[in-house]
Amino acid sequence: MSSEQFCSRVRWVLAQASLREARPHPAGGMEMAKAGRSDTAIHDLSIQRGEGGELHQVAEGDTPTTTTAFGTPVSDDQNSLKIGRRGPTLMEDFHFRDKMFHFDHERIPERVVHARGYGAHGYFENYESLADITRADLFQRPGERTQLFVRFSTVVGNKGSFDLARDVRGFAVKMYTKEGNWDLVGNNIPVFFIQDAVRFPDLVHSIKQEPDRAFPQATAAHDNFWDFISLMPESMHMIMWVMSDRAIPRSFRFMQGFGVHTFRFVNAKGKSTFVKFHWKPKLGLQSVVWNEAVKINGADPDFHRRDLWNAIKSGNFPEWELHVQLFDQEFADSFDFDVLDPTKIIPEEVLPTRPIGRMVLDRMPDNFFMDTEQVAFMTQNVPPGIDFSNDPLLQGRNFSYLDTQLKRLGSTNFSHLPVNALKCPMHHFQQDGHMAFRNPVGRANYQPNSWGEGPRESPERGHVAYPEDIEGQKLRVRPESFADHYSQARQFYISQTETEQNHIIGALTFEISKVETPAIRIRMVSHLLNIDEEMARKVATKLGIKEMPAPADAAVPTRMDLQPSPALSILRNGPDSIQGRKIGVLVTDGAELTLLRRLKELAMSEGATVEIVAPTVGGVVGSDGTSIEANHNIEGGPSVLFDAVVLLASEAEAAKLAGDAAALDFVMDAFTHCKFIGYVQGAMPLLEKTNMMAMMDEGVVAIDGEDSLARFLSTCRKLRLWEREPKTRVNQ
Ligand code: HDD
Repeated sequence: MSSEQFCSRVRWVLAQASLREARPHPAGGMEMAKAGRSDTAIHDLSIQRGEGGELHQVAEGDTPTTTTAFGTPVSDDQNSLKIGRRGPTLMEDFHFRDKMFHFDHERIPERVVHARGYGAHGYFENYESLADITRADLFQRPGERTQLFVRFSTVVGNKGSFDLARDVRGFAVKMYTKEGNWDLVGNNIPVFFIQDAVRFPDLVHSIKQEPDRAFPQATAAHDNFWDFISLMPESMHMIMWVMSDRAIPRSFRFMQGFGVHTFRFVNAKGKSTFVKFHWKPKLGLQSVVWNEAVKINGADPDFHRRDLWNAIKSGNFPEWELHVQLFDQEFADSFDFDVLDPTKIIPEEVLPTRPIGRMVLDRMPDNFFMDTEQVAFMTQNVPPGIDFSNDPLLQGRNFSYLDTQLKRLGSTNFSHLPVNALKCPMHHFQQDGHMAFRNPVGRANYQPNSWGEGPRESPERGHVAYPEDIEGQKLRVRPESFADHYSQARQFYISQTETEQNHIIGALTFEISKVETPAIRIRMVSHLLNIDEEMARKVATKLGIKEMPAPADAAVPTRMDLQPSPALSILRNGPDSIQGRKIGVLVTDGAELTLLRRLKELAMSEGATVEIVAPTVGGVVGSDGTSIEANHNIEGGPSVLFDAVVLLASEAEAAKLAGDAAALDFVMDAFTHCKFIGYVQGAMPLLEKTNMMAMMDEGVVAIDGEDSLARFLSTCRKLRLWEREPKTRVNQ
């Protein structure tokens, strides 16, 4: 073969390999169609899209020719243009320059907070007309659907951090209503750290990595954060939530969302009703334990992303109900706390929530960057019928979100991007700017004009700010009604089960133990004393603080008479179902695979999934000679990835696994994380090697046939056997 022939052969092989990788699998396309992909979004990023933006199936023999960004067909995408075979690359190589230029500019600034996120498309469906309380168009007609996009996020970590950081989760929903986009930019926690937006930069600076050393990342467990918090009594209610298991959710699908602030609904007659928004997951609430979270972050940093992707791609569309708490000025005036204070809730027992519709997520973006990265949420986006309250945090947010999008997305025209674009008509005279995809047409680009062109405002149709009577001096003050910082923090704590209280104590101990400055540790304990004395003493003991400090000065003494609110506990609101959960089965050669197949059927009938963990990912051969492939090998599929586990081993293989650290961890972690464990007799050598035998309980279920399998699955509906926890946590 001549060298010319050799080079062209290499080129051909490389080109074929890259094309094979680029080609979408035909089944992938069908799967998207099934998952309800709509063609409303026009993403013209990819050569696999037709002119109208539709997905283009690339069949064998129908491979499109690579082009430059300017459409010139490319003859060779593997070699740059040189002088001779070994000479320098030519400036003339426009294809190289075009390709490299675009690559060099791929990154945009990450969000200053909530950088790591994951989004999905879906819809909101009304239960009934709310015309009597709001004129918001989306709430007028029962059964009507409004398209939406949701982005879940962690707050502190950078884009590449891990999913199970102890952190607040963002829960931002953009609804494409017929009268403009409505962005409900909430969190999975109904209160916030601070009462006034002017403190937000300080809060965020304190919690992010420390500026001199650039660590620790994606965690609040460091001096700067606890220094700030210990000087910020208004944070104490939020701290109780963030130290609870709410901050380590099992999945986005199992967490609540909250609009946090008090908003207003305004009806067609101009009557205003205060409203607080709550998203409640259909599959119930569930979190993991801290020891599990730490291990999940190593085993699968994308645990929450993968969970949402798998659920939606397999047609198990996650669902939340939208609830509202509605109240008038008279209720607001009679309530113990100020409804404008974002560090306070209105307990559901005091003011029940009312379900008004449901949200279903049924489509993953075709491209992460196009939608999830470029989506721009702004609290200022409200349609007519929804209005702001004077909550000083909300008022400040209304500036910050618009401002930040320009920095991140680089042009005032970010509203032209498909994920941000309206799905309703729009008319205005805004024009030009970087990257304008469209401009008003015609002669007039101002109003009023004599040409009879263009839109005019409409006092009837337009958004009208609620004409609240307000008078007063200009003051930089905090109202006295915002002064009670400890009573609701205590109410949250006493509303938890003992297990949950122990987790809060554990979390506080862990976080504050990472603080190197003893004075900050002690200052934190002085705040805890205002919340619950026993909790404060337990934390102090675990931190090795010898002498209890005096309680922190409080502007208002803690109200001890606030009743517990059971709605605040995760465990009291468990689902009693394994729907949406995952069972991991550790299988070996020689195991009874008929049991495994039956387990899969039964689990599926309850809406759960089963994944197989085996010594090799190639799978195992069962006692009946049939074989089955595995999803993970043991090292790659630790039990922290599952909600319950089953040990399906033959005795000979179990004896071998008893010498395998990963297999022993699989069992022991499941046990210490209070998970239900099913086992067949053959697995005994593995169990015996752990130190579980002395602690066996009703959560470890022997399986020897169909009946016991069904019994095991119904036990799993409790999700965890929390009664086991005190036995396994020596330090509790
Ligand atoms: Fe914020 C992002 C939620 C207070 C300023 N925030 C952001 C996101 C969520 C929240 C979910 C991510 C949106 C997305 O997925 O793109 N933020 C909240 C909640 C708050 C809150 C529930 C209190 C109730 N935020 C808050 C304050 C300020 C900001 C007080 C500033 C005055 N938030 C921002 C921001 C971000 C943001 C800097 C960063 C990226 C972005 O906006 O788009 O503007």
